[in-house]
Amino acid sequence: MSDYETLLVETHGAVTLVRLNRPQALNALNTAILRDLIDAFAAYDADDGQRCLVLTGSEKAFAAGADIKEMQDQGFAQMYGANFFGGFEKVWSVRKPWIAAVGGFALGGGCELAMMADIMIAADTARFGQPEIKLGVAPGMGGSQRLTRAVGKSKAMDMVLTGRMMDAVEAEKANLCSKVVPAADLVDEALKMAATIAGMAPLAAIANKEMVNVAFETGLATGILFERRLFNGLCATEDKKEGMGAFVEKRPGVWTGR
Ligand code: CO8
Repeated sequence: MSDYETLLVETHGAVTLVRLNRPQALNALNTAILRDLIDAFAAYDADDGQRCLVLTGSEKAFAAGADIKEMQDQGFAQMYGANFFGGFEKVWSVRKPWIAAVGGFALGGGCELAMMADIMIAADTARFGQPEIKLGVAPGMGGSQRLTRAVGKSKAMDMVLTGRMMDAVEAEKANLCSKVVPAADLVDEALKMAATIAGMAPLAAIANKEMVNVAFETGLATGILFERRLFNGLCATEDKKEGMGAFVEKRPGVWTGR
Protein backbone atom coordinates (compact mmCIF):
# COMPACT_ATOMS: atom_id res chain seq x y z
CA MET A 1 0.00 0.00 0.00
CA SER A 2 1.53 3.38 -0.95
CA ASP A 3 1.27 6.64 0.82
CA TYR A 4 -0.96 9.24 -0.84
CA GLU A 5 -3.22 11.81 0.80
CA THR A 6 -6.12 11.15 -1.57
CA LEU A 7 -5.45 7.72 -3.08
CA LEU A 8 -5.10 4.12 -1.93
CA VAL A 9 -2.65 2.26 -4.12
CA GLU A 10 -1.89 -1.45 -4.02
CA THR A 11 -0.38 -3.94 -6.43
CA HIS A 12 -1.83 -7.28 -7.46
CA GLY A 13 1.03 -9.01 -9.25
CA ALA A 14 1.70 -6.92 -12.36
CA VAL A 15 -1.50 -4.87 -11.89
CA THR A 16 -1.66 -1.57 -10.01
CA LEU A 17 -4.97 -0.81 -8.29
CA VAL A 18 -5.61 2.86 -7.54
CA ARG A 19 -8.65 3.90 -5.48
CA LEU A 20 -9.75 7.52 -5.28
CA ASN A 21 -10.13 8.20 -1.56
CA ARG A 22 -11.93 11.43 -0.63
CA PRO A 23 -15.12 9.88 0.74
CA GLN A 24 -16.19 13.08 2.49
CA ALA A 25 -16.58 14.79 -0.91
CA LEU A 26 -17.66 11.80 -3.04
CA ASN A 27 -14.14 11.76 -4.53
CA ALA A 28 -14.54 15.25 -6.00
CA LEU A 29 -11.38 16.01 -7.95
CA ASN A 30 -9.26 18.74 -6.42
CA THR A 31 -5.66 19.88 -6.74
CA ALA A 32 -4.49 17.28 -4.20
CA ILE A 33 -6.12 14.37 -6.09
CA LEU A 34 -4.66 15.64 -9.36
CA ARG A 35 -1.17 15.85 -7.82
CA ASP A 36 -1.50 12.32 -6.40
CA LEU A 37 -2.91 10.88 -9.63
CA ILE A 38 -0.08 12.37 -11.68
CA ASP A 39 2.45 10.81 -9.25
CA ALA A 40 0.76 7.41 -9.10
CA PHE A 41 0.31 7.17 -12.88
CA ALA A 42 3.92 8.26 -13.53
CA ALA A 43 5.16 5.65 -11.03
CA TYR A 44 3.07 2.99 -12.77
CA ASP A 45 4.34 3.98 -16.21
CA ALA A 46 7.97 3.88 -15.03
CA ASP A 47 7.73 0.50 -13.29
CA ASP A 48 8.70 -2.36 -15.62
CA GLY A 49 7.06 -4.84 -13.26
CA GLN A 50 3.62 -3.18 -13.63
CA ARG A 51 1.73 -3.79 -16.88
CA CYS A 52 -1.84 -2.66 -16.36
CA LEU A 53 -3.60 -0.27 -13.95
CA VAL A 54 -7.15 -0.15 -12.62
CA LEU A 55 -8.56 3.16 -11.35
CA THR A 56 -11.67 2.99 -9.24
CA GLY A 57 -13.59 4.98 -6.65
CA SER A 58 -15.97 3.99 -3.87
CA GLU A 59 -19.28 2.15 -4.01
CA LYS A 60 -21.17 5.46 -3.95
CA ALA A 61 -19.00 7.47 -6.32
CA PHE A 62 -16.23 7.02 -8.83
CA ALA A 63 -15.98 10.82 -8.64
CA ALA A 64 -18.78 13.40 -8.37
CA GLY A 65 -16.93 15.92 -10.51
CA ALA A 66 -14.29 18.54 -10.09
CA ASP A 67 -14.36 20.06 -6.61
CA ILE A 68 -16.94 22.83 -6.85
CA LYS A 69 -15.84 24.34 -3.54
CA GLU A 70 -12.26 24.65 -4.82
CA MET A 71 -13.41 26.27 -8.08
CA GLN A 72 -16.08 28.50 -6.59
CA ASP A 73 -13.91 31.58 -6.11
CA GLN A 74 -11.52 31.16 -9.01
CA GLY A 75 -11.82 33.62 -11.86
CA PHE A 76 -10.51 33.47 -15.41
CA ALA A 77 -7.07 34.95 -14.72
CA GLN A 78 -6.40 32.54 -11.87
CA MET A 79 -7.55 29.43 -13.77
CA TYR A 80 -5.96 30.38 -17.06
CA GLY A 81 -2.76 31.51 -15.38
CA ALA A 82 -2.38 28.25 -13.48
CA ASN A 83 -3.65 26.14 -16.42
CA PHE A 84 -6.04 24.73 -13.83
CA PHE A 85 -6.47 20.95 -14.24
CA GLY A 86 -4.31 21.00 -17.39
CA GLY A 87 -2.24 18.39 -15.54
CA PHE A 88 -4.89 15.75 -16.26
CA GLU A 89 -3.25 15.45 -19.69
CA LYS A 90 -0.44 13.63 -17.87
CA VAL A 91 -2.88 11.03 -16.62
CA TRP A 92 -4.41 10.58 -20.05
CA SER A 93 -1.07 10.37 -21.84
CA VAL A 94 0.34 7.49 -19.77
CA ARG A 95 1.78 4.98 -22.27
CA LYS A 96 0.74 1.72 -20.64
CA PRO A 97 -2.88 0.50 -20.58
CA TRP A 98 -5.32 1.39 -17.82
CA ILE A 99 -8.92 0.61 -16.99
CA ALA A 100 -11.52 2.76 -15.23
CA ALA A 101 -13.81 0.68 -13.01
CA VAL A 102 -16.80 2.93 -12.37
CA GLY A 103 -19.42 2.42 -9.66
CA GLY A 104 -21.89 5.04 -8.45
CA PHE A 105 -21.62 8.65 -9.58
CA ALA A 106 -19.26 9.58 -12.40
CA LEU A 107 -20.26 13.19 -12.97
CA GLY A 108 -18.58 16.14 -14.65
CA GLY A 109 -14.82 15.76 -14.21
CA GLY A 110 -15.46 12.27 -12.81
CA CYS A 111 -17.07 11.15 -16.04
CA GLU A 112 -14.30 12.92 -17.96
CA LEU A 113 -11.60 11.15 -15.94
CA ALA A 114 -13.27 7.77 -16.60
CA MET A 115 -13.42 8.59 -20.32
CA MET A 116 -9.64 9.16 -20.35
CA ALA A 117 -9.18 5.43 -19.61
CA ASP A 118 -8.36 2.95 -22.35
CA ILE A 119 -11.25 0.74 -21.25
CA MET A 120 -14.19 1.58 -19.01
CA ILE A 121 -16.07 -1.08 -17.03
CA ALA A 122 -19.23 0.01 -15.21
CA ALA A 123 -21.00 -1.40 -12.17
CA ASP A 124 -24.76 -1.69 -12.50
CA THR A 125 -24.92 1.21 -10.00
CA ALA A 126 -22.97 3.61 -12.25
CA ARG A 127 -24.54 6.95 -13.14
CA PHE A 128 -22.79 9.09 -15.73
CA GLY A 129 -23.40 12.75 -16.40
CA GLN A 130 -21.98 16.07 -17.55
CA PRO A 131 -24.09 18.35 -15.32
CA GLU A 132 -21.79 21.39 -15.57
CA ILE A 133 -24.49 23.38 -17.37
CA LYS A 134 -26.45 23.36 -14.11
CA LEU A 135 -23.52 25.26 -12.53
CA GLY A 136 -23.50 27.80 -15.34
CA VAL A 137 -20.43 26.27 -16.99
CA ALA A 138 -19.56 23.38 -19.31
CA PRO A 139 -17.27 20.33 -19.40
CA GLY A 140 -13.62 21.34 -19.00
CA MET A 141 -11.62 18.11 -18.87
CA GLY A 142 -12.35 16.80 -22.36
CA GLY A 143 -15.98 15.75 -21.89
CA SER A 144 -17.41 17.58 -24.88
CA GLN A 145 -14.84 15.85 -27.11
CA ARG A 146 -14.56 12.35 -25.61
CA LEU A 147 -18.27 11.93 -24.85
CA THR A 148 -19.15 12.99 -28.40
CA ARG A 149 -16.62 10.58 -29.90
CA ALA A 150 -17.98 7.75 -27.70
CA VAL A 151 -21.75 8.22 -27.94
CA GLY A 152 -22.29 10.48 -30.97
CA LYS A 153 -23.64 13.99 -31.35
CA SER A 154 -27.30 13.64 -30.38
CA LYS A 155 -26.75 11.80 -27.10
CA ALA A 156 -23.75 13.99 -26.22
CA MET A 157 -25.87 17.11 -26.78
CA ASP A 158 -28.67 15.54 -24.74
CA MET A 159 -26.23 14.92 -21.85
CA VAL A 160 -24.47 18.31 -21.82
CA LEU A 161 -27.54 20.45 -22.52
CA THR A 162 -29.92 18.79 -20.04
CA GLY A 163 -27.28 17.77 -17.47
CA ARG A 164 -29.19 14.53 -16.91
CA MET A 165 -27.60 11.27 -15.73
CA MET A 166 -27.23 8.13 -17.81
CA ASP A 167 -27.46 4.74 -16.08
CA ALA A 168 -25.12 1.81 -16.72
CA VAL A 169 -27.46 0.02 -19.14
CA GLU A 170 -27.78 3.11 -21.32
CA ALA A 171 -24.03 3.73 -21.08
CA GLU A 172 -23.21 0.25 -22.35
CA LYS A 173 -25.77 0.51 -25.16
CA ALA A 174 -24.25 3.87 -26.15
CA ASN A 175 -20.68 2.44 -26.17
CA LEU A 176 -19.53 4.59 -23.27
CA CYS A 177 -18.30 1.50 -21.42
CA SER A 178 -17.19 -1.93 -22.59
CA LYS A 179 -19.34 -3.90 -20.15
CA VAL A 180 -21.56 -3.71 -17.07
CA VAL A 181 -21.07 -6.01 -14.08
CA PRO A 182 -22.76 -6.36 -10.66
CA ALA A 183 -21.40 -3.72 -8.27
CA ALA A 184 -20.04 -6.35 -5.89
CA ASP A 185 -17.87 -7.79 -8.69
CA LEU A 186 -16.64 -4.52 -10.18
CA VAL A 187 -13.07 -4.43 -8.86
CA ASP A 188 -12.54 -8.19 -9.27
CA GLU A 189 -13.77 -8.07 -12.87
CA ALA A 190 -11.53 -5.11 -13.62
CA LEU A 191 -8.53 -6.81 -11.98
CA LYS A 192 -9.23 -9.96 -14.00
CA MET A 193 -9.29 -8.01 -17.26
CA ALA A 194 -6.17 -6.11 -16.19
CA ALA A 195 -4.37 -9.37 -15.40
CA THR A 196 -5.15 -10.63 -18.91
CA ILE A 197 -3.71 -7.45 -20.41
CA ALA A 198 -0.71 -7.60 -18.03
CA GLY A 199 0.00 -11.10 -19.32
CA MET A 200 0.56 -9.84 -22.88
CA ALA A 201 3.88 -8.80 -24.42
CA PRO A 202 4.44 -5.31 -22.95
CA LEU A 203 5.64 -3.57 -26.11
CA ALA A 204 2.74 -5.07 -28.06
CA ALA A 205 0.32 -3.74 -25.42
CA ILE A 206 1.71 -0.21 -25.80
CA ALA A 207 1.63 -0.48 -29.60
CA ASN A 208 -1.97 -1.74 -29.65
CA LYS A 209 -3.00 1.17 -27.42
CA GLU A 210 -1.18 3.71 -29.59
CA MET A 211 -2.84 2.41 -32.75
CA VAL A 212 -6.37 2.65 -31.40
CA ASN A 213 -5.70 6.15 -30.03
CA VAL A 214 -4.36 7.29 -33.39
CA ALA A 215 -7.75 6.36 -34.89
CA PHE A 216 -9.17 9.37 -33.00
CA GLU A 217 -6.52 11.75 -34.26
CA THR A 218 -6.05 11.09 -37.96
CA GLY A 219 -7.57 10.09 -41.31
CA LEU A 220 -8.09 6.44 -42.30
CA ALA A 221 -5.18 6.05 -44.73
CA THR A 222 -2.69 7.68 -42.35
CA GLY A 223 -3.99 5.62 -39.45
CA ILE A 224 -3.66 2.38 -41.41
CA LEU A 225 -0.14 3.31 -42.45
CA PHE A 226 0.72 4.10 -38.81
CA GLU A 227 -0.67 0.69 -37.82
CA ARG A 228 1.32 -1.15 -40.50
CA ARG A 229 4.58 0.60 -39.59
CA LEU A 230 4.10 -0.19 -35.90
CA PHE A 231 3.35 -3.80 -36.85
CA ASN A 232 6.58 -3.81 -38.88
CA GLY A 233 8.39 -2.36 -35.88
CA LEU A 234 7.04 -5.02 -33.50
CA CYS A 235 8.55 -7.61 -35.84
CA ALA A 236 11.98 -6.42 -34.69
CA THR A 237 11.25 -7.33 -31.05
CA GLU A 238 12.37 -10.46 -29.20
CA ASP A 239 8.80 -10.89 -27.97
CA LYS A 240 7.52 -11.26 -31.55
CA LYS A 241 10.01 -14.06 -32.15
CA GLU A 242 9.01 -15.62 -28.82
CA GLY A 243 5.26 -15.20 -29.41
CA MET A 244 5.21 -16.75 -32.85
CA GLY A 245 7.69 -19.47 -31.81
CA ALA A 246 5.55 -20.29 -28.78
CA PHE A 247 2.46 -20.63 -30.96
CA VAL A 248 4.21 -23.06 -33.31
CA GLU A 249 5.61 -25.05 -30.36
CA LYS A 250 2.15 -25.08 -28.69
CA ARG A 251 3.31 -23.45 -25.42
CA PRO A 252 2.61 -20.10 -23.71
CA GLY A 253 4.91 -17.21 -24.62
CA VAL A 254 7.39 -15.92 -22.06
CA TRP A 255 7.81 -12.16 -22.51
CA THR A 256 10.91 -10.10 -21.87
CA GLY A 257 9.58 -6.70 -22.99
CA ARG A 258 12.36 -6.46 -25.56
N1 CO8 B 1 -17.44 19.19 -5.46
C1 CO8 B 1 -17.31 19.42 -4.14
N2 CO8 B 1 -18.00 18.72 -3.22
C2 CO8 B 1 -18.87 17.79 -3.64
C3 CO8 B 1 -19.06 17.52 -5.01
C4 CO8 B 1 -18.28 18.26 -5.93
N3 CO8 B 1 -18.34 18.04 -7.26
N4 CO8 B 1 -19.99 16.54 -5.13
C5 CO8 B 1 -20.36 16.21 -3.88
N5 CO8 B 1 -19.69 16.97 -2.98
C6 CO8 B 1 -19.80 16.94 -1.51
C7 CO8 B 1 -21.08 17.62 -1.04
O1 CO8 B 1 -20.92 19.00 -1.00
C8 CO8 B 1 -21.26 16.98 0.31
O2 CO8 B 1 -20.39 17.59 1.22
P1 CO8 B 1 -20.96 18.10 2.67
O3 CO8 B 1 -21.35 16.83 3.37
O4 CO8 B 1 -19.78 18.79 3.27
O5 CO8 B 1 -22.12 18.96 2.38
C9 CO8 B 1 -20.76 15.55 0.10
O6 CO8 B 1 -19.92 15.61 -1.07
C10 CO8 B 1 -21.88 14.56 -0.17
O7 CO8 B 1 -22.64 15.06 -1.25
P2 CO8 B 1 -24.24 15.19 -1.19
O8 CO8 B 1 -24.69 15.44 0.21
O9 CO8 B 1 -24.63 16.18 -2.24
O10 CO8 B 1 -24.65 13.71 -1.61
P3 CO8 B 1 -26.01 13.26 -2.33
O11 CO8 B 1 -26.01 11.76 -2.29
O12 CO8 B 1 -27.18 13.98 -1.77
O13 CO8 B 1 -25.86 13.75 -3.85
C11 CO8 B 1 -24.70 14.04 -5.96
C12 CO8 B 1 -24.88 13.18 -4.68
C13 CO8 B 1 -25.97 13.96 -6.83
C14 CO8 B 1 -23.53 13.45 -6.70
C15 CO8 B 1 -24.46 15.51 -5.54
O14 CO8 B 1 -23.42 15.55 -4.57
C16 CO8 B 1 -24.03 16.41 -6.69
O15 CO8 B 1 -24.87 16.81 -7.48
N6 CO8 B 1 -22.73 16.73 -6.76
C17 CO8 B 1 -22.20 17.65 -7.77
C18 CO8 B 1 -22.15 17.01 -9.15
C19 CO8 B 1 -21.62 18.00 -10.16
O16 CO8 B 1 -22.22 19.03 -10.43
N7 CO8 B 1 -20.47 17.67 -10.76
C20 CO8 B 1 -19.82 18.53 -11.75
C21 CO8 B 1 -18.84 19.46 -11.10
S1 CO8 B 1 -18.15 20.62 -12.22
C22 CO8 B 1 -16.96 19.72 -13.05
O17 CO8 B 1 -16.77 18.55 -12.81
C23 CO8 B 1 -16.18 20.46 -14.08
C24 CO8 B 1 -15.03 19.62 -14.59
C25 CO8 B 1 -14.12 20.42 -15.47
C26 CO8 B 1 -13.05 21.19 -14.69
C27 CO8 B 1 -12.12 21.77 -15.70
C28 CO8 B 1 -11.17 22.78 -15.19
C29 CO8 B 1 -10.36 23.39 -16.34
